[in-house]
Amino acid sequence: MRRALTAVLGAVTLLLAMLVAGALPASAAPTTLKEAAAAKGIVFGTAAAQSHMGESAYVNTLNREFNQLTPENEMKWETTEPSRNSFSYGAADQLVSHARSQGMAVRGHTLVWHSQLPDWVEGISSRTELLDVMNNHISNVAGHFQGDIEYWDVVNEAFQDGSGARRDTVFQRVIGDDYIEQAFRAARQADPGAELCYNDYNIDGRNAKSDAVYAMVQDFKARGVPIDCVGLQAHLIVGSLPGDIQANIQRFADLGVNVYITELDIRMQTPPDSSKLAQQAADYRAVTSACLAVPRCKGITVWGVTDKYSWVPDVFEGEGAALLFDDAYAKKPAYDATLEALGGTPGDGDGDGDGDGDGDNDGTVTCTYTRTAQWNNGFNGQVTITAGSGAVSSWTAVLTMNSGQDLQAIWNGSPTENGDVITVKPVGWNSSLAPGASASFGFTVSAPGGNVADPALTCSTP
Ligand code: 9MR
Repeated sequence: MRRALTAVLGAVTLLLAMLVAGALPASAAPTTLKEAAAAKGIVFGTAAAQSHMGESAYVNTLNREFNQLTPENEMKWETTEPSRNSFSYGAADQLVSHARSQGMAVRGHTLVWHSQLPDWVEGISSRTELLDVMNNHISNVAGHFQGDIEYWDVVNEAFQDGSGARRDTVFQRVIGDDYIEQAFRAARQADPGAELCYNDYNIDGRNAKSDAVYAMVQDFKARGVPIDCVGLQAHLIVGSLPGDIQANIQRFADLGVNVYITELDIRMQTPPDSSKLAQQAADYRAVTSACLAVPRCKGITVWGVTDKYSWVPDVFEGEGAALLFDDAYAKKPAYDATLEALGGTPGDGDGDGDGDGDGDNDGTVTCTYTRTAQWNNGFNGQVTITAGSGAVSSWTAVLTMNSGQDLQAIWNGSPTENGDVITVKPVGWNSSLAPGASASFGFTVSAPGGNVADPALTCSTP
């Protein structure tokens, strides 16, 4: 009995000693962004859209990886107060209740912004009236969500690029310079528990615009205007990050406000390839490390769960692939780099590096089809299979031909035909793929009667 007790006490002492020394076994290293971030004392969030919440891969990724949510559009003025003094919160309420049920913090986005602003607000030309309207909007919206919001983006994008002058908006023109501080005062009154942030883009490094925001925050702090934080949106470009992000975060922190990276994405010319993905990984690592290096940098939010729904390709033609998960929800090299920078371990602890937990070294693949040649009664096609952020030991591509067509030849792939469905496996040397690497095979189809429609394509591992 005594000996058993001694043994138990010995084990407990050893465990305590390990905890104190930080010598946790390697398997305890976090394997998701939110766990790794929490261990560093920050949140890791994403923008999310209610319209995608019916998609299981979207929700699963959201719930697994993130502990903070920003409604991407649902709290904006045109949605919450589309006509004067008539408020609607349906989609935003659903997102907030999802976030709450998952223990996620919520960033309210955004109370006062010139964009996604209804016409009836644009039409107001009296200072008193617009101040009334703005304060009423803030007290209703922030009041409605009061208790559920950790941080509010109170005013968004109020400064111009380049000069750092105030942006010419209806609020600036009609109310004047003091509209920003009036908005912060109204927000504090409506939700005294939320951190109140000023949020903008192109203020990630030091430049005329971030200098102007800095001067405003300094002035607000000196005069007791209630501001608690600054949001650096960080809509960035692969390979061209400002070199002084950390110094910029630090100077805001030194004013006594918290700093958040609020809308991080790092876009590239599409399609992605392994060298662009590697540069993107380095860039995500740099932003994450810059935040972690400053104690008052309290959170990082990416602007979307998946490349599939990112705003980037809609606005910047030919650019995209800016986020941590690709169109098929596979982790990109940038995911692993971010997780590592947060002190986590990519993969799932099973040692195969593919993140799916089955120890099989069979990460995900995506595939593309290109028609490489065509003639009257036939065509050549090429399929390229690309590994996601995990290595792949083998892959399978399935082509479904149009009826009447016939596979005549195939190279660099090993086919099994079953009617119109052709299952293609690797030929050996092109079976295993490193993270981000590709393999291709080509084929010739005879298409009697000019029936040259392309086959359908799916692919999977192993
Ligand atoms: O991601 C948002 C996109 O779905 C909207 O169409 C767009 C409308 O302006 O707003 C996007 O989000 C913006 C955010 O609210 C403020 N900073 C810039 C973001 C990207 O445009």
